[in-house]
Amino acid sequence: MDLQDRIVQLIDSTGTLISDPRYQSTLNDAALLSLYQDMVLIRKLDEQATALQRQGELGLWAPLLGQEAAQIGSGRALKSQDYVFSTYREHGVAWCRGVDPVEMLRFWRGTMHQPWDANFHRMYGYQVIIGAHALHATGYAMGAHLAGRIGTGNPETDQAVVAYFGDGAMSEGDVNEAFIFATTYKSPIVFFCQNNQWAISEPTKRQSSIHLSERAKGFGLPGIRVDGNDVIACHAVTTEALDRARSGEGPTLIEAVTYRMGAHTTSDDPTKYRAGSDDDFWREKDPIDRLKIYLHNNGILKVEFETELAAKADSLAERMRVECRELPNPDALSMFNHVYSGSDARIDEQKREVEVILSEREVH
Ligand SMILES: Cc1ncc(C[n+]2csc(CCOP(=O)(O)OP(=O)(O)O)c2C)c(N)n1
Repeated sequence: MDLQDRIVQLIDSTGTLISDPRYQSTLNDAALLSLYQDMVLIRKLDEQATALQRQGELGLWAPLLGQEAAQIGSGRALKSQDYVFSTYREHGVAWCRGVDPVEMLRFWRGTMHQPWDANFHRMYGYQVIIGAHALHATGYAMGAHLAGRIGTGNPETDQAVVAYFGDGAMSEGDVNEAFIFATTYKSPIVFFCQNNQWAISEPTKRQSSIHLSERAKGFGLPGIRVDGNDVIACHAVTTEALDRARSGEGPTLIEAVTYRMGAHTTSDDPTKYRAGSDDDFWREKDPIDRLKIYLHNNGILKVEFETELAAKADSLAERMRVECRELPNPDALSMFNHVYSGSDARIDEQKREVEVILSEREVH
């Protein structure tokens, strides 16, 4: 097996640090505590959003349970000038981009197609069409390249792009085309695949006879396989791949090996297609537990910190419960606003028709 194909792991499931000749973590105790805090808070966010869906307040939710390390480790490696394109499950990455959890809920409550200000957060909204955004991200990265926003050596402005997607998306034409464009044009992009073992009810092993990261070789880009439940390793490999992209060395594919511990979405019942023993196997590899053990054993995690964090998590959940119910319904006419960037005669006509219908309703 090629060295590149070996999985990168810097902390194992017993909370023991592992040395790897290729990657040294630069994270100090405070940074590790902060990663731990983020993972605990997004797990709470996820749990609360799932509960809100069960209470009928959201139409749907796609849980991230089990994928906290992959999302926080990679998300925290981003710089503010970088740009993210993601699927519907990257709530943890959105958190790292400073998106408020209530803003995330607007999409799932059906009150807004674009849940947050993409330009401000430098992260486009949730993409539901599997793999489509890999091409959008690659196009954006090609633009950044053409605009001279890479390879200048300025750490404040050199820019990278990340496309997040799942193992199922690796079978989509769009993703494979994105690999071709990105390698041909040496675009500043990191393809971050969270291999959570399942594309709804389709297991990864039925979609690929080799590790997904090994596919990179055929396209001519580096493929890194990382323990996706290891937040330290996810941070390290993403940091390196982003540096490569920003400095003009081209794209990287990262396969973060993880497990979706919950349902695909709140409309799914995973007990119909997978064994409980799989859940037990992966529960032992929980991404939060291993960092907690390490921090605790090394005297970094204090009781007061834990108590304050639990209170922060509770108040976040409380705020989500209250503010979700207060989210305003959109103005009906706003649906015409974002169809085209300029005006369009047919859209304008439809808008006028709806205005008439609305005004008649007001009269009666
Ligand atoms: C182009 C397209 N085909 C099919 C679907 C239906 N669909 C929704 S989620 C999903 C599975 C995606 O699996 P994966 O890429 O592994 O991501 P995960 O949901 O596991 O994070 C499919 C097939 C879709 N949304 N878009």
